[in-house]
Amino acid sequence: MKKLYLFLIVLLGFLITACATMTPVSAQHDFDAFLGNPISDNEVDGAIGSEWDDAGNYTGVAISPQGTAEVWTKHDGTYLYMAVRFTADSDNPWVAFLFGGTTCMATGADGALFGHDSYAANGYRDILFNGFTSISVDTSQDGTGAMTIDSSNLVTVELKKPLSSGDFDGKDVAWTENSTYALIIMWNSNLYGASGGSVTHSDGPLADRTMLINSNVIPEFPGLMFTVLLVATTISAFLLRRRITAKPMANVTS
Ligand SMILES: [Ca+2]
Ligand SMILES: [Ca+2]
Repeated sequence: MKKLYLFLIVLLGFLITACATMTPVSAQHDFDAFLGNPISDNEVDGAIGSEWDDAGNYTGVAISPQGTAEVWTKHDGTYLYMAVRFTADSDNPWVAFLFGGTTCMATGADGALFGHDSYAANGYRDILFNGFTSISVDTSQDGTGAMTIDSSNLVTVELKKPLSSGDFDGKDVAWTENSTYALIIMWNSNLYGASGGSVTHSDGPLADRTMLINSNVIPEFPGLMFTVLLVATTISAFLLRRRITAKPMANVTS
């Protein structure tokens, strides 16, 4: 019995130490695109479902030029997956991701465009940025995207994009695991392919972000540790209770 107690104490000590020394996952970058399960094209529908359960999930993320969003990021070795959800100030905004750049509409940067009235009013286009006020839609459309907006102007965007499509003309990214890349999430609701709001994408501070293409799956240790800790504590309490209730009898017989 003593050996069992000793084992439980050592186990508890290990678990507490492991939990206490666990460092934040995103210490050096804003987003982890964790290795996860593929998302089928028909799940890229502008609705967040269980397909995002194994993704990095971030709330209160500042987006350009204003507001905050909830963001999901993961990859499957072939595709990068990103989802963004935020509340706009109109029912006809557009949303864009700029990949591999840190300035607004950086010349030669790859991009994803959703809901722009001039290109795809309710859909996705694989684009490249050509500098101030100028974009081009890629001849080769790689990946899949979707955008929805509800009656409260809650915008949801989902993107499935090749990590490396090989489309040089479209300036598509060639991203690899264990590297960190820059990106910008922006939106617009006032003219320039949108309407009904007062937000112009270039008016306001740029919210530059960085994303690691993480070669690991999302860590599940905190939840697992907690469960093991709970079970170990329960067993300890049970055994201790048994020992206490058994002790008087032991005294009587001795
Ligand atoms: Ca979906
Ligand atoms: Ca492109």
